[in-house]
Amino acid sequence: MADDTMDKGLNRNSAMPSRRAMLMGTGAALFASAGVPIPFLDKLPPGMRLVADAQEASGAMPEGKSGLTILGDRPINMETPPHLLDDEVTPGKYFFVRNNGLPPDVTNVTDESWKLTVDGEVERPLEMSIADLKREFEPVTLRLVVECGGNGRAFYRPGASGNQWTFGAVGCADWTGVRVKDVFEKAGLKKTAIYTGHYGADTHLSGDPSKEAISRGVPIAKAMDPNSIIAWAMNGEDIPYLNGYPLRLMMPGYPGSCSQKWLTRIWVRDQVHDGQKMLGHSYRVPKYPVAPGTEVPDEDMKIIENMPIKSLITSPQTGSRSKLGESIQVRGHAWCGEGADVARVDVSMDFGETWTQADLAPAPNRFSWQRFTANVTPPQQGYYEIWARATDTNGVEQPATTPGWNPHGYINNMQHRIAVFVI
Ligand SMILES: Nc1nc2c(c(=O)[nH]1)N[C@H]1C(S)=C(S)[C@@H](COP(=O)(O)O)O[C@H]1N2
Ligand SMILES: [Mo]
Repeated sequence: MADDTMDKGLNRNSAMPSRRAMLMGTGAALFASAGVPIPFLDKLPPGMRLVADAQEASGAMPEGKSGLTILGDRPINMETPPHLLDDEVTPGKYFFVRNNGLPPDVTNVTDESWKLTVDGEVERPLEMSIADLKREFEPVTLRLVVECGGNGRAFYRPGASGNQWTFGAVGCADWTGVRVKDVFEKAGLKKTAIYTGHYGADTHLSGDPSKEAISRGVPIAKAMDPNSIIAWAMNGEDIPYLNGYPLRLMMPGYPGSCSQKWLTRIWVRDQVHDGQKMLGHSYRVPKYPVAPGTEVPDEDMKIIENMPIKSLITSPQTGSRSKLGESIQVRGHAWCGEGADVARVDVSMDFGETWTQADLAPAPNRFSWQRFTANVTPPQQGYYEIWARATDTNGVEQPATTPGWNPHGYINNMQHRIAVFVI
C-alpha cells in the first residue's frame, strides 16, 4: 500500500506497541500506544496501512485562490484539499491549477481583442472574437468536472516524476460558452477531419516562443459531443486567470489536459494530433497491463481517453472528531468519464469489510459530478476510517488500492479514505 504518510516520524512515539499493532504497522502502533482503540483493526486488509492526515496548505496563495496546496511554483500547480471541495459547484478560489508553462499576460484583454482561430480541415477557416462567439452561437451552461490525468499519481510505487497530486486535482464548476460542434458546423468540417489540436496563449517554460507549453487534441467525435464547449465564464463570472481567462476549452470526461486554457486556436487535423505532450509517454498508458516499474516502449503506449469512475469524500474532513453515539454524515461526489455513468456509491467504516449504499443525487447534466450522502454510526470510541467506493454503470468499481501501474502515474482511481476519531 502506497500511502504511508501516517508513519512518517512516528516510530519514535510508539514506545510500547501491542504485538498486534506491531504486526499491523507503525501507524496502528501509534494509536495503540496512545490508548486509542481501533475497533475494526482486525478487518484491515493485510499490507494496508492507516490513512495519513491531510497535507496542510502552505506557501503564499496567488490572488483569487485560497487554501490550496502548492505543489510547485514554476510552473504553478496547486491542488485542493478534499474538504474544500464540499460545495456542489466548486468556487473559483478553490479550483485546482495545473499549468505546464507560463500563463500569458491578459491585462487589457477584452471580448473584442481576444481571437480564436479555427483552421485546418475546414471549408471556411474562422477567426472570431469572444464577442463574435457570444453573438453568433447559442450559449450553454453546463456543470462539468475537470480532473487532471495525473490526479493520484503520488500513490503509485514505484513513483513517477511530475506533480505529486494526491486527491485534489479535480473540480466541478458551471461553465458557460458555446458548443464546439456549432462552431465546427459554421466552419464546415471536411471529410478528412479526424482530430483536433488545441493551442493556448501560455508560453513554454524555456521562454522559447517556437515551443508550446502544451497542445493536446481529441478525436473529432469527442469535439462534436454537445458537452464539449468553448467557455468564457465559470460560475457566472469571468474564468479565474489561472484557470484560463478569458477563454478555454472544456472536453469533459477526458483528462483535463484536453481542456486547453487561454484558448487561441483549434487546428482541425487529418491525423492524430502530434502537439506538445501528445507523444511518447505523455498522457498515455500501456496498451496492456505491466508489472510496476516496467519500461514500456513508446509504441506500446496508448492515449488516455476515458477518465475512470471515481469518488471523493468531502465531509467530514480527515482527522476530525465526533462524539460516540452520534451518527456521522459522510458526504462527497462521484463522477465518471466517457462510456459509463455513476451507478452507485458505497461507504465503509470497517476497512472495507461491510458497505452501506449512499444516496446519490441526480446529475444536472452529463459529466457533472454527483453528490452522495450516507450516515454511519461507529459502535465504540476509537480510530475509524471511512472509505468511499463508486461503481459505474458497466459494473466497474474503484479499487481499494492503486489500479494498474503505468510509467507516468496516470488515472489512479483508488478509493478515497479519511480518518475519523470517535471520542
Ligand atoms: N493552455 C494550457 N491549457 C491547459 C494546461 C496548460 O498548461 N496550458 N494544462 C492542462 C492540464 S494538464 C489540466 S489537468 C487542466 C487543468 O485545468 P485547471 O488549471 O483549470 O484546473 O488544464 C489543461 N489546459
Ligand atoms: Mo493534467
